[in-house]
Amino acid sequence: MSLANLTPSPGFHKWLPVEYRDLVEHGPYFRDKKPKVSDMGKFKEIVEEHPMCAGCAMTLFIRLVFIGLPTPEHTVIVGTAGCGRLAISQGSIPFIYGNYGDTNATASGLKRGLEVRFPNQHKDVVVMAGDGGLIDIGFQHLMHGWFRQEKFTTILLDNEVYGNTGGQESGMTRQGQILKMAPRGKKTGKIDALGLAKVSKVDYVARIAPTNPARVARTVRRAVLVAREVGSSYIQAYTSCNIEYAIPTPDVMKDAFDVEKDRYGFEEIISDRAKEFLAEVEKKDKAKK
Ligand SMILES: Cc1ncc(C[n+]2csc(CCOP(=O)(O)OP(=O)(O)O)c2C)c(N)n1
Ligand code: SF4
Repeated sequence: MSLANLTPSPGFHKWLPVEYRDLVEHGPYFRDKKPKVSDMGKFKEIVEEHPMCAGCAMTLFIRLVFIGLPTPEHTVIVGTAGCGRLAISQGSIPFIYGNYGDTNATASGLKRGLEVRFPNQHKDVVVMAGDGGLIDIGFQHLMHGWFRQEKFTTILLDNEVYGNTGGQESGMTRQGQILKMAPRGKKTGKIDALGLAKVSKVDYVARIAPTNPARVARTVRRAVLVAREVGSSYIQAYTSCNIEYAIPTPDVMKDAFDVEKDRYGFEEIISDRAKEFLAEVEKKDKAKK
């Protein structure tokens, strides 16, 4: 969504809701200086309101993703059924609701189409979906997008459960975990999706928990820039489900720190060509400061 598209003609300005004017005047689009995570609360965020559970860490993560996008005005998000889309679809960024499982096929076609339609303007495509949507039902499209080195970013919102449908186990649920709809405990282990991304030669791979907001935004920026210029990128984020895992809301961040220590330590796996590219970009960023 570009600022030019959002900006009302002067005659309409005073009739628009204050939230809308706020988004035009204090949103993150085309600012000389892009708002940072440390500016949260001082600018209009891309997601204004959402119907996700109070205290859900997935929502926090989605807000940070929106802050990390290098050019939100030239980004399209592809999502699907699952909790995350409840917030993502409320953001003032174009959102495509793929069928459950086909997000990465949709994103492949979309990215190629955008390159043909806008040869002189980078358009970033970001898939953001749950572990059921990507690692179970959408697995084939996820893997083939990686094998073909499609230039878009996939962000896995890993709450280790099917949250939106009330607690079934997913491929990302840990072995032995008991859930409402897996009462006997999961028999097999958590799928090593990070390892699969690595052997598929994804150019930028990261595992992250939302314990360090600035790092989340920086990781998203890196992943999107690599997908823009080099090849596929993948972020696997721990975004707990406080409902299905019965985490009291005040303990959601404590849980994120515990899980980070246990199995979600920050890790980046970057190809040589992506490293070279990022070094160049970040050198220019530093010079601008
Ligand atoms: C083809 C298809 N199968 C099943 C469903 C039902 N469905 C909706 S959301 C969902 C589970 C979502 O789990 P996940 O992708 O892990 O996301 P979460 O809700 O945990 O964030 C399912 C099975 C659907 N919408 N479409
Ligand atoms: S069910 Fe879980 S993942 Fe979904 S919004 Fe609620 S806390 Fe978040």
